[in-house]
Amino acid sequence: MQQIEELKQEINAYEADGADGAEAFRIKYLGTKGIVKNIMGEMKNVPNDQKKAFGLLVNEFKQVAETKYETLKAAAGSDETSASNIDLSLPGTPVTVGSRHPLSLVRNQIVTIFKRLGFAVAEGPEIEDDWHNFGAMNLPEDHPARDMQDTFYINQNPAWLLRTHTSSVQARIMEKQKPPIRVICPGRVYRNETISARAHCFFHQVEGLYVDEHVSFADLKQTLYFFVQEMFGKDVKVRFRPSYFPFTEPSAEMDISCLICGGDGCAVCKHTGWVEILGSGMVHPKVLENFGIDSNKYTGFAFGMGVERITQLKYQVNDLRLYSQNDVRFLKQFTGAV
Ligand code: 2U9
Repeated sequence: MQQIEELKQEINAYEADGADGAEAFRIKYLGTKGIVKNIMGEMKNVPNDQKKAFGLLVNEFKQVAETKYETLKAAAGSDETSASNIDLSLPGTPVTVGSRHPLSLVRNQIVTIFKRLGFAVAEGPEIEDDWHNFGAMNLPEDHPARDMQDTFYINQNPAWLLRTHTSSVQARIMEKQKPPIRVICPGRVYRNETISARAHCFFHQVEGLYVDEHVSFADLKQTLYFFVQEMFGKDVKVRFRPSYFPFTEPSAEMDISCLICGGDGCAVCKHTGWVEILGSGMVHPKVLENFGIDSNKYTGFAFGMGVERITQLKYQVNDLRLYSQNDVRFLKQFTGAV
């Protein structure tokens, strides 16, 4: 008992330096081979009539040691990073900053431009039925795009397929909504293609649709002209070439003057001075009628563009596979772009 009293005083007077000192105290007094355990082991040598008093004393002693240890630990800081042992002059640990995917960047730019013109943004399912993807779009039963060679059908239920364009989203809008309709539909589409630098089994589109009274081909031209000027700069020139799509009549493809050579002719524009960027046209009356929209009262224009194509022109990406290989050497070139 005398010894315990002395040890208590020793503990009260104990001074420790930092976390190491606190740990040394713990080992000395509270460790498995420490003084507290040692004294507890003495219980067997204590006469029976004094065991109770001895027990109380030992417990109190243990508490004194534990309290002291907590105090020493708190004073040292709870772990290794106490303010005293951080060297504030060292450079910080670098945090690798991610970047937006180039396709997301360009899709956002396209969407922002059309939103300013009053277009709403809509999304829809990637697994579609034949009607929304083909039938409603005026693609006949025997159209080659419906072929297994061109379209991915779902094995378990061939009535379902992976959408080949985002027109199916506009179809779903027209089902629910009366004109005026002014919407753009960004999204991923799938085609059964052999993967190469110039083709992939999936890519991304932004399609647009504007249906109202008195919508004309002039509206189409001005809208798309405004879009390319915002996207590529005021100096860009455009030209429309007649084309054919089952869902538009008349149809036109739009070219812009080559951004690389300014129209003089280079490898990118195959020495024509022009590069194709999108397809467009006046919505086919049959497509409007498919949704109960009176084609005598309403007209509309539609367009579609590949986001990969626009990104290729904007950032000179020359291999489609780069977009989905997740190679950080490619992706980190877009750090900081917004
Ligand atoms: C509705 C009616 C008509 C959307 C259109 C195009 C022309 C077109 C291609 C561009 C490159 C697809 O990504 S691409 O391969 N698209 O040329 N798309 S008009 O026409 C519609 C859409 C919806 C209801």
